[in-house]
Amino acid sequence: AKSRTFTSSCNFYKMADEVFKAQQATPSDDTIFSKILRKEIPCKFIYEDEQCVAFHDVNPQAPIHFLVIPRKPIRMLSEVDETDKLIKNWCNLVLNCKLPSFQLLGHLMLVANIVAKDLRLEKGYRLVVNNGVHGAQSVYHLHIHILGGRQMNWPPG
Ligand code: TR5
Repeated sequence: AKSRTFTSSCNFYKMADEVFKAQQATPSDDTIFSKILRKEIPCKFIYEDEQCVAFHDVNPQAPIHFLVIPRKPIRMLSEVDETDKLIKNWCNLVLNCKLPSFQLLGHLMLVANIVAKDLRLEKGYRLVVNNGVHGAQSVYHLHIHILGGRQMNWPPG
């Protein structure tokens, strides 16, 4: 019981730390993930294509925890709308991102599934998208968390 209390208080501090980081984060157009995409910060991609890349989270919350991020610098899920359904915006042209954002979202989920299969998460996994302060988002470049390799709990905190 003692070690359980210790573990859960560690988890509490870890969780509080993540929430603290999220509360301090300000939406920005140049994030750590943009630097990773520009290869200014070394990062081993476990998957990449024209639209997105995937890499392991530096601070894993499960035995397997990776992120799928679009190359297109979308700050957060709630900023995706249907406007670029009609027009290819400058970013699509410059970055050679051929998919409009609403299709890109579907692509990111399919890639999450492909990588999860490669990493043998056949027993299941969880996708998480943190959005904004209450969603505990700390990096303002859209990303999907994929967590697996252990039993997930519900409800989330
Ligand atoms: O809180 P949200 O949903 O915004 O998630 C951001 C995630 O990015 C967290 O799980 C961090 O652990 C993760 N992160 C932060 C950095 C980083 C990273 N994952 C891989 N590589 C990273 N580098 C090199 N630098 C980071 N600051």
